[in-house]
Amino acid sequence: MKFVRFIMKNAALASVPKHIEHFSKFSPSPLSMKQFLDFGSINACEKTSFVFLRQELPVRLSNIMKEINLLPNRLLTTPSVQMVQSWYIQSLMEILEFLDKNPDNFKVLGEFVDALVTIRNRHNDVVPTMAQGIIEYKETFPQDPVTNQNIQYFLDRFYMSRISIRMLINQHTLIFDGTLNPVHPNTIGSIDPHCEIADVVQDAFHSAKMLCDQYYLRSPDLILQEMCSKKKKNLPMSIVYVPSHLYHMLFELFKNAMRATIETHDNSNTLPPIQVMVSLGDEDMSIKVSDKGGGVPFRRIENLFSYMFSTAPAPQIGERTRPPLAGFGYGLPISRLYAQYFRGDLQLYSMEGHGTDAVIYLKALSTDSIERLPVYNKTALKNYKVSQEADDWCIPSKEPLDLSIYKVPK
Ligand code: P4A
Repeated sequence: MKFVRFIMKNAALASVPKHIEHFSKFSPSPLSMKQFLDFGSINACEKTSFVFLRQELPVRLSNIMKEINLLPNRLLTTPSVQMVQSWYIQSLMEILEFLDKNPDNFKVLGEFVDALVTIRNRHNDVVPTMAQGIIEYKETFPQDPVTNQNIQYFLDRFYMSRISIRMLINQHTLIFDGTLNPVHPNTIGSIDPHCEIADVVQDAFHSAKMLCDQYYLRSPDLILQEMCSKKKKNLPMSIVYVPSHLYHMLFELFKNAMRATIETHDNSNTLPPIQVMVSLGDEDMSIKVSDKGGGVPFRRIENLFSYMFSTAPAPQIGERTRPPLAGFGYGLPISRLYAQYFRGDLQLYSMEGHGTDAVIYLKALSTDSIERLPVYNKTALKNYKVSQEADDWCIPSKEPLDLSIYKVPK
């Protein structure tokens, strides 16, 4: 019996490359916030969602699996990346099982929800595991700007794909597990149709403040202002959004702002407050987090978003670890992906010597909030083939230039 199962498993495994080939030929279908809401309200049809997902999940998985295969061999073959790859293969196989099942059978629908939960749990540790792969790679190979750029390109797309796949899984499992969300009865899956920005700002600030108090024994205050260009002036400012995504971004920005503020006002009894401006326009909902934490040199801003740069080996036992307020890791790059996922962005404007403004841009309209998804095609392929060619900008000379050689003799 065991033997038979072993053969069957290998038969399924052997056909995986063929399935990846097939499904990666399709482009993922980006959903709008409005479509996400429709899946979970008026025509809340579990069958429709099931039929959509059993095609769309293999498409999104296969598209990104093609890109995993394009990683430099020395990274692809690390135990960590191999492990992540095996999770993707396993999950793809489990969804493919449902392709020939009957959508009208409610038992099938139940099994699908269970399969999605299993898959979601399997992929919980993808981010730290990939980070471990980068560490293993960095230990053996010196960093060069080209691989750094390649890894940045890949991880941005890989993590964006992961955010989108988890969004689809969360929506289906939350809406169709047959229970109401007792804590947030008005949410549709993980989406709040009236996500009040100021509330999320307060929550995230409060959490960061607790961490900050715990480690530095003090913390800056918050000044929150709201602006609205529209007529509906006195209404609380809200958009259709995923509160957990916004919380993630704000929590990250507050930790950074607090750390910078405390470390630059070491000898002072008072701390300048962190100021937040929330502004709603016709097109954008913008949230600016300003601190007077001394800022970062312009040249270093890029590093704050770099996976390679911010992947540090886990501290050894006994080694003094930095407080979680400074743990960071992938905080900023992944926060930016959350903002970009629904066509927004996250940007830093820093003035060294003064402080930093971090701005989150979100779409104000649910019709503009459409998933931003990577697609595997020739253009993507080309981006992995960037070769080590000479830069087309001059390298400044280190030596003082001796202009006397150009002097015209009298
Ligand atoms: N000044 N300003 C920031 C930082 C410093 C800053 C900082 C030293 C640098 C690295 C870091 C955390 C903070 C800020 C707000 C931001 C980002 C950076 O959103 O005040 O962790 C890696």
